[in-house]
Amino acid sequence: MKKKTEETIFALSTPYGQSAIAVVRISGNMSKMIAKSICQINKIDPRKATFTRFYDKQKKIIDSGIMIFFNSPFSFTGEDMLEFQCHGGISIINKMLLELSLFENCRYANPGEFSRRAFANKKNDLIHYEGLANLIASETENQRIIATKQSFGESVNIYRAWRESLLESIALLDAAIDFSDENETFSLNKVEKSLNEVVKKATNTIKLAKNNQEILFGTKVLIFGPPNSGKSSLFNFLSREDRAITSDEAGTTTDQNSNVLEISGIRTVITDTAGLRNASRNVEKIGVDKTQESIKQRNKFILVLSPDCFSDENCKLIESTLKNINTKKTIVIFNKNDLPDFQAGVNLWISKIKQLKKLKNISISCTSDIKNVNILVELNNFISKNLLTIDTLGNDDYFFSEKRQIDIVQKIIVHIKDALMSLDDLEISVNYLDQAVKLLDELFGKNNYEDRLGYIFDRFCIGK
Ligand SMILES: Nc1nc2c(ncn2[C@@H]2O[C@H](COP(=O)(O)OP(=O)(O)OP(=O)(O)O)[C@@H](O)[C@H]2O)c(=O)[nH]1
Ligand SMILES: [Mg+2]
Repeated sequence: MKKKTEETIFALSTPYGQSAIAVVRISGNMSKMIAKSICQINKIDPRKATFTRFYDKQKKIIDSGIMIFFNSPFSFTGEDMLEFQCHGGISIINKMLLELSLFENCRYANPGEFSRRAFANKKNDLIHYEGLANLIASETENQRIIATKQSFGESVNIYRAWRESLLESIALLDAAIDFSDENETFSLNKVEKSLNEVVKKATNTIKLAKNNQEILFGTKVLIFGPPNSGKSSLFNFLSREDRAITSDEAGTTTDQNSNVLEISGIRTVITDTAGLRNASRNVEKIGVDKTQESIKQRNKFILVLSPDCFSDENCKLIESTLKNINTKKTIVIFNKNDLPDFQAGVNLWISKIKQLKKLKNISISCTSDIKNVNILVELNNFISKNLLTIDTLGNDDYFFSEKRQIDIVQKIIVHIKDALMSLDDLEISVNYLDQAVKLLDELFGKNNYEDRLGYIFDRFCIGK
């Protein structure tokens, strides 16, 4: 039986649907033969675009377009590769894919299989391909920047530098073990210093990586406040559509509503909640419990207050909630600034709840300003500046963002710290450092097992 990797794979690399051009990619050692057969030509010039006709097995014309053959190893996967650019009609795409499936040992590619083969052929390290998947999936500008740095950045330099430090420390400790009989006093200072330096850098990388995760996967923001303050109206205003029901009946929202928005380039998952109060209706009570639960889990908040919902009871509830959350990541929106006694109402809130003075706030009207794009932009800027700021974009040191990567770096830190703690028994210390090096290699895909690779590449799209 032939080995799996010897199979030639093909996939539609552009979206399935009507478009001007569709690109079909083929990778594997059948590529050249397929090019000759489908294009009915004998001589194939590698890496040159050739305008040609495409034929089926009965030599009937399917379409015309561009064919490019990439000879191994000068291709994305490192194997022989072929690219057909045909017209983007669904029947043409179907016919091209059907014709390819008729070749022996040629099959439709699995998600991420092209990248996986490229990785297997050592075209690049694992971090590069993870970045590439994020790049393709990126929707906002900040996501694109992060993914580009992850994919094309200097992460490999981090790898080399950390690896070198660890190996040097291992070598020094090995020498100390070997020469321990000779009564020479061996200074551990150098080893300690260099290991602490790696721990410091790795810890910083994790901090930055967590921010990157927020950029890539979205920052979660919870809207909360007393009933009727206009939380759902704000949610609709930010969403630019009437998604949540609003009404002057207190306790309108019971179930939570979430929407993914781009606020000043940051992917933000915003959630509207049931207003906080001692609800009597059962459904509303469940809704309020849910709000309380979410407040415990989240760490970024928009508190919506309005003058007409001021009451001693509401004050107490908001005050106690503010005591239990991270107020550094809480902003206040004083809503309904169209009401005549607005400012007096705001002053009342601020005089009763001391914490409010410390929080950044903005005044708006979710009903009068609903069509005012300038106010929406101002509101978005306020939210992004005071709640979403993620200070990493100018920083060139960060490159990790995947959970897999963060988990491994965290383990590396633990092993190095263990090594530092065990310096009174050098062999144990070396053992920990060996494990740290192994993990570092795993991070860059140097010793990944097949099943783990499957897990990583499976989330790529087909044709990549
Ligand atoms: N005058 C005025 N009324 C507003 C404004 N924003 C919302 N409202 C009204 O206030 C009432 C309550 O608004 P909602 O958005 O349903 O309030 P909520 O905080 O989601 O209320 P619950 O879901 O019950 O907790 C509705 O009648 C809205 O039309 C505003 O800026 N000005
Ligand atoms: Mg509501």
